[in-house]
Parts: sequence; C-alpha cells; structure tokens
Amino acid sequence: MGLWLFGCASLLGVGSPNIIVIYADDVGYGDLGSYGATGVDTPNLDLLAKGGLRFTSAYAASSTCTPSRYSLLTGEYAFRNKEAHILRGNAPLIIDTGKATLPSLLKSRGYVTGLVGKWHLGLGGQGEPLDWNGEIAPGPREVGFDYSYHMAATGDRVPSVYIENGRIVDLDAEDPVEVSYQDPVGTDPTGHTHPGLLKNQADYQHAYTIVDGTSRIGYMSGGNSARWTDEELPDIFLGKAVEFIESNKMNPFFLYYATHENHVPRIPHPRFRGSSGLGVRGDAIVQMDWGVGILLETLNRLGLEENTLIIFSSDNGPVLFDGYYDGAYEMNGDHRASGPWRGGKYSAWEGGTRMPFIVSWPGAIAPGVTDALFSQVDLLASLAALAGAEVPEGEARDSLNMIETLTGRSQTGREYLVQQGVGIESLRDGPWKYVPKGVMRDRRKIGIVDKQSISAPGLLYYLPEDPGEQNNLAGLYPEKVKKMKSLLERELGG
Ligand code: NG6
Ligand code: CA
Repeated sequence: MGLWLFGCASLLGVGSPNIIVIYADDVGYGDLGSYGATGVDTPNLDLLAKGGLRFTSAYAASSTCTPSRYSLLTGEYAFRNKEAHILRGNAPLIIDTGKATLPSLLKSRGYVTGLVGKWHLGLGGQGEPLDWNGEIAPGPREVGFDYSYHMAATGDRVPSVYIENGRIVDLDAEDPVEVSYQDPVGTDPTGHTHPGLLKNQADYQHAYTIVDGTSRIGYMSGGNSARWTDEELPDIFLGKAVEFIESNKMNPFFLYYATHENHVPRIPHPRFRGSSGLGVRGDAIVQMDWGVGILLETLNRLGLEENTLIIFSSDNGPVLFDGYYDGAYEMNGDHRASGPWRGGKYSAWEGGTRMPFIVSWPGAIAPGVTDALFSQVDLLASLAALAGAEVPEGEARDSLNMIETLTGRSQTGREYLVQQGVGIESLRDGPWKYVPKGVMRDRRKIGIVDKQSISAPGLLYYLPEDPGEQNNLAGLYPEKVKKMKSLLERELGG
C-alpha cells in the first residue's frame, strides 16, 4: 500500500480509517522502550512506534487526568472550565451535552463510537445526587459515544464497579449502591477502621471503603455482586475493546480505549507479576503493552490493520508514589519514567505534560520520528478534518487542525501551547519554555510533594540545550519573557 493515498488532493474522503485512541494513565515519556525506557520492556508499543510516527514534542493539555481528558474530547483547554479538575467519583458530568466532541463529530460522519476504560469526566446532572441504581445519565453516551463500558472515575476512587451503557454491570437490585465523598454510608470496613484487611497499605486519603482488599478514596456501600476485582480489570476492559472492534469491523469506528494502567492501585494480574524489573509499576506497563499487542492482533485477524489509525498516548506524566505503599518508589532503580524531562504528574515542568505519542496507520503513514510541537487538544480538529466533519463555529476553540503533521506529511507543528499543571500554567513557544510566578509541584517521592515557589520574572528555559529545565535564562532575556508572559496571559484570559 504505502503513500499512494496521499496522491489525492487531500486526505478527506480517503476511505475514512477506523480510529483508535489508546489513552494510558500516568504513563511517562520515558516508560516505553522506544522512548528509552530501562527496566521495562514494551515490545508491542515499540513495534507500533517502529512502523508509525513517533512524536518527541507532543503534549497532554494538563498534568492530571480529568483536565487532559476534557481537552482531548472537547478541543478546549481545561482551564476554561472551572469544573475540569481531578473529580471525585460521584461528581456530575463536566462536559456540556450540547458541545461538539471528538466522538460526536466522528459520529456525525458515520463512525460508530465507543469508550472502554477510564472515564473520570463525571456522571449525572449538575445539582442533583445521582442514583447509581437506575440509568446513569448524562454520561459518555450523551456526549457522543454510542457504546460505553467504563469505570466512573479512577481505580482508587469509589464506586468500584463497571458501567455499561449507563447501567452498573451485574448489579443486584436488592443490594443498591450508595456513594459518598462526605459522610460515611453503610457499614463496610475502611482502611482507617480495619487496616488489617488491606492487601496494600495506603495513605490517609486512600484509606476509606475497602473493595477487594484495597481501600479507596470515598465511601461506598452495596453493589457487592458488581464490585470489580483489581487483577481482572485490564483483561475485562481489553475484552470489551476487542468485542467493540469485532462487532464494528464492517463500518468505520472510533474507539477511545482508556487503559487503567498505570494508575494506582497498581495491582497487575498474577501472570504479569515480576515481568519487569520495576515492581508493580513496571509490571502494569508490561501488562498494558501486552494488551496493545492483543489489539493489534485483533486488527490483523480482521484484516483491518492497513486502514486503522492508532494513536497511543498518556494523560499525564508519571508518579512513583500516589497513595499506596506498593514499592514503586523503592524498586525504581535508574529507570527515568519522565525520560530526560523534569517533573512528572501534577507538574507544569516538562515531565508533567510531555507524553509518549505514537501514531500508526500502516496504509497511509510513513514510519519516522518528528519533533513537531503537538497538543492532544488538537486531536479533535485534526481527526474531524480527517473524517470530513466540520467543527461548528465557536466550538473546540483551542483545537488546531494539524492532520498533516499528525500523519507525517508536514514537519510543522504548533507555534506554541499551554501546559497546565496543578494551580499553574506554563507556556512552550518554539524551543522556549516559560513559567510565570507561582508554585511548581511534583510528586515522585513517598508522601512528599516537591514544591518550588517562583517569583517574578518567572522561569525561562531553552529546551534544546537544557531539557532538564535547570538553567533559568529569564534574567538574560527580558524581552522574551515579556512576550511569552503576555502570550500566556492572552491564552489564559481569552
Ligand atoms: C489525587 C490522588 C491520587 C490520584 C489523583 C488522580 C490523593 C492524595 N491523591 O488527588 O492518588 O487519584 O488524584 O489521578 O487523594 S489522575 O491521574 O486521575 O489525575
Ligand atoms: Ca492520569
């Protein structure tokens, strides 16, 4: 096959490819073999990278989950929506159901759209407590997904159940689910009251209701027949993703496959225990990579591999300790989960948002590596363009159509982008990075949040010579600082 497809005047109308976005959780730039990982092998993702386009300057919109996912699905920076912060497990849906979304636009062009895995964008309407035992809406289906099989929020937040098309799976009506993030509900043991029942010790925040031997954030009662088993979770999601592909092999589909790996609690299936040199954190990455292999095999088996565009990326940078004493910090050795970048999850340093980002479409994309600047917020406009969908006026305002860059036809990336950390935003403009005054955070050590107060004129780095953001040039280049500061303020204020 190869590049003949691009002989056409445009990509539009070229037999719409299937699109799969594999969106990992807390997987860092340096966690994949193709990005230099040591201590963990990722052969399937490496193969994907070898046959596809590997980005070295692609960014998540934020260094935490909810905001990054919000941006990916809406094409809007998350700081524009004040609800788009890390959500509790019973938070209402934060995407306006009238908004154009990545799935709704693809759906308008005949794609069947599916979500499998992590959601964490809220469920139910604003201002009314959600009844978990009836139809759970609005949710993924009201913002453009035809099919959904997902967790409500995170593995470490209740409710610890699967939700399929708006219903809790395997729920017994006699044992209704109740969820609270304030007052206790029911009589289930918690990590605070029954630490002896725990498989993994947790910090205070993660020591509420115990589900499957692991305490979580929040209180939950009921739904015993519906509660997940952590070890099985990735296999269950993978199975649903495979089923979705199988049942849509005859029509274009969009699958948003949001893996739970590598979020806490990291409890890999026993067959992956010890599969890396990094303890459970690495084992969970090996497990995720194996799942990617199964997806690729499925596409091959169904003859879909040539015409399926796969994007692999992650929602935010890595974290070693995130609430459970699981040995990830102690076992890390020399592995650099953020690669050459500074910081990780929660941080506006490069490691918080600069992501592994691989695009594969064997029928149309030539293998290669690109350092074009790209933001996940651009996926909406780019993939909409690929599918021939028009983004309605006023929607997805931060999303740029970068389809030529995404498919390797152009080496030109964005000029600049905003990186949202917790409580602070920074700006990447060409090779430069600017951080205004505020507090930079990072959390890689056990129970310690590294914080650094920054005063005016802020921080300025020249990344090609200083990838580790060590040498502040703000004093040397006041004009550059001024320009970047006003650009950042314009973006944030607009
Ligand atoms: C934090 C949790 C952390 C993790 C994170 C969300 C505490 C102390 N920490 O608030 O464990 O759940 O939220 O991660 O509660 S994310 O990848 O979904 O953004
Ligand atoms: Ca995450």
